[in-house]
Amino acid sequence: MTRILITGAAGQIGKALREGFRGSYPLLRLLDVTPLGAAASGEEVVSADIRDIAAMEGATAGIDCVVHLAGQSTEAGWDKVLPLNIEGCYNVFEAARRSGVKRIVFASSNHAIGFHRRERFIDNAVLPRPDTRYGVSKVFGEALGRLYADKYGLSVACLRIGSFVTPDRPTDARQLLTWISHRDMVQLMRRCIDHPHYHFVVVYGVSNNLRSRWDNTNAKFLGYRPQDDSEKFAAEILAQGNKENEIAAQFHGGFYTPMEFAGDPDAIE
Ligand code: 15L
Repeated sequence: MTRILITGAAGQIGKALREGFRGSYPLLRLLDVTPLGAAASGEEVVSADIRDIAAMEGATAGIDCVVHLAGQSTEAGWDKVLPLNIEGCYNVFEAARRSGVKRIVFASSNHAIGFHRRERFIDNAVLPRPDTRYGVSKVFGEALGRLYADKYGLSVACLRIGSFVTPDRPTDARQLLTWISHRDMVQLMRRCIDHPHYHFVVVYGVSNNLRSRWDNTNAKFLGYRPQDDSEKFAAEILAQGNKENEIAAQFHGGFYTPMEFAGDPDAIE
């Protein structure tokens, strides 16, 4: 994989990858609707919207691997989730297929499995259990990835990203479980891009946190060896006494789970 396209390159993760990948690939094409500044050597900068499939066909031309980060990155109304994370996501996969792209690395989220109980240590094979409309859109993206791998032969990795924070440190008690440092994110993405062969894989985007509740054994074959552990921030964070909401604390998705909540927590086994 030598020609890489990053959608959503102006976002927080996009910026970290742009910096971390500098000089690593012969072509790094950066795409966003937000200005990306001048292209450095080996970079191309594209202003395009994932809602425009023709523009995405142009942007994916000649590309080996797409890292798809663009879209709505938090919970939002359906008016945003539908065009950006459902239709926009489809446009990226479909444009990539039409352009003969070999691999897609999709930025999924822990909110695809957010309503699993936190007391349960879960792996990549658990059933989807989205905690929001945003979480549903990430389940959709993973399903699309599975379809494009099985039906069209693309190689697809879905990263259920935990908490990627700027500045680069966990900021609350839940992030002691879910944090992924910038350098671990760059390493994981790089492993997903560079690995010689996989068909379809789901992994957690998380650092080597002592308190993690995700079994990421499945990421080992990629050669992912996270270097950071949120534990070094634990004493300081816990001393702040920041308590999670009573519902949030029960589930992997944390603060997304009490949003609009009108259910019965005890019914969520
Ligand atoms: C995500 O998927 C979001 O993009 C981010 O804003 C955080 O909410 C993160 O998950 C998290 O769970 O901490």
